[in-house]
Amino acid sequence: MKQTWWKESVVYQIYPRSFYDSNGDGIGDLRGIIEKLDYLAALGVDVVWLCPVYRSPNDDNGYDISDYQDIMPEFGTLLDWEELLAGMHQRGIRLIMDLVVNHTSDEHPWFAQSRASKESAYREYYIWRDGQDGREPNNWASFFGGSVWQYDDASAQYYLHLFSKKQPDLNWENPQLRAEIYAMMHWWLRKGVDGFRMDVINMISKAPGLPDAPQVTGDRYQFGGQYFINGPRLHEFLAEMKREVLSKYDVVTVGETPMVTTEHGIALTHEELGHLNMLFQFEHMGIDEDPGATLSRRSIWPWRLRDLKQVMTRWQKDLAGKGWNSQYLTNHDMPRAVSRFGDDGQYRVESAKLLATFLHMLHGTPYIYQGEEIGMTNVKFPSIQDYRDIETLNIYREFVEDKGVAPEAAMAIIHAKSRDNARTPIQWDASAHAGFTTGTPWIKVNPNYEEINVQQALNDPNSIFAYYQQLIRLRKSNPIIVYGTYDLILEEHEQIYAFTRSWQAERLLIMLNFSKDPSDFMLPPEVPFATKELLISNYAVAAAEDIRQLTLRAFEARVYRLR
Ligand code: ISL
Ligand code: CA
Repeated sequence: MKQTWWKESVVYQIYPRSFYDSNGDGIGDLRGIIEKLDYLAALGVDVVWLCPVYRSPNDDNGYDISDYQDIMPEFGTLLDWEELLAGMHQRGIRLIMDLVVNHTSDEHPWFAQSRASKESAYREYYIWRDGQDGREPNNWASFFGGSVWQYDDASAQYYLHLFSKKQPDLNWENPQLRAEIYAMMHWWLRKGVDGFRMDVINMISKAPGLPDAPQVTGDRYQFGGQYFINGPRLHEFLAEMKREVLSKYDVVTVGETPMVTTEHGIALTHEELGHLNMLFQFEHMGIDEDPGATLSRRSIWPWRLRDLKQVMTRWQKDLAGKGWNSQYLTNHDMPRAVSRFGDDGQYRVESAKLLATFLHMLHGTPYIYQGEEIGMTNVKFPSIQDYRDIETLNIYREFVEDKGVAPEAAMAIIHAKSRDNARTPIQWDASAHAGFTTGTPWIKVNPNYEEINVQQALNDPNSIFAYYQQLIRLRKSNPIIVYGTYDLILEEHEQIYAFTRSWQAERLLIMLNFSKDPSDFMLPPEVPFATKELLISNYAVAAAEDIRQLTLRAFEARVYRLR
């Protein structure tokens, strides 16, 4: 496969509202990021993906955009943004912006005009339909609960919103709308952005007729994903976007694509024929969801290592030599990785390092979510009043008020799955509000900030942060980490996830004990070697140790180079 910068890069995701507040209003901002650029440079990341910073009424924290070509005043100005970009480029860091074009805010001027008149050219920018027998045009459920349809009194029609009612879906069938989006993308690209992360990009094409979803549960509204995920014109739209915009720049694109198979993944990211460079698949995020549930983050389910192995191995093997994977263990919509897949108690440091090893040693571009590099954990706020996320608040209301679920049971799901787990402010130091703000933070800080914070990490040579630095350095000096072939070994092992990466005459052996209990490792005969060299480990390891047979300690992780 071709060697390119975005395969060799490590990406760091910033959720600006929670990163660093420069002016004491309790809200993270662009000048706050500017102040912390040396921190990012010290970590060693090559690219930053910045979550939305555009003008927005913040119904969904910036994923509801009212002006694509301006900055949200709470975050700063376009001039601040230019300074941020320049500061990144000076440090050799590229910038990926979030492209949210499945929907806008209902406060976007396009929607205001669309709503104002059925005769307006903007009417066709959105998806308006008549009701059916006094009810919604179809039975689809919104990701955030309730119907996807909102009634508009003035025009006596409904508009479609897959997310909140303040996020009306754009009508991609309309060529004029598409042209406006491409013009907006050119505007950012001419300013020097290095790529886009494309929000729910595989939902932009809806099936003609918007048919009712099959009645699977007893609920009034049903998940209609089969009619809007990977829809009929998706590839056509993306091909056009590539032809009209992306092909003219050396940029990277990553599609956020829930519910894709590896076949979709290959089609979307194929080196010659695909229209995107890589994508975020969600299968490994589903291993702790109730298999019967259709909407995510609404259930708790014990996950098994064998499911993780199976999902990740399928993506590794199927895309090999064809498309490109991106790797992530958390993001701004997910619980914290160490709480979900590791141990956020006694073995927090060990298990965070194990997960970091896993993330960086897989084939694909790693994405680090802010705070992951210091092992930030989930939070258990006692009251629903402490939560800010629209999805979390809707789930609580739906469970407790509509379905009569006990508040404690609803809170247990929220503690495990709420998006706010990842949105508490970055813990910079042990001072008030974790040094995030001198004011009152928009969401409370995690009470464990006195122990877990950046200052502590920077002063400790054995910190999780130092371990991430080491992994990133290894990637720079070992092309096998980027380009090597992945093979799973010890497939049936219940505690250990082990695999190899092979490239030219070299092989890496990755051993990960995903358990609190010591676990026995046996090197299978298909991995012969003459010499071994330890590249990284999260415990001290004796050089003379025989790696053909050994016992891995709690959450122990090691990487060897074999020759
Ligand atoms: O998993 C999902 C479907 O299985 C959901 O995670 C869904 O794909 C996800 O919520 C989409 O996320 C993105 O778009 C949303 C926004 O709220 C999220 O923050 C963003 O990442 C609407 O723009
Ligand atoms: Ca601020």
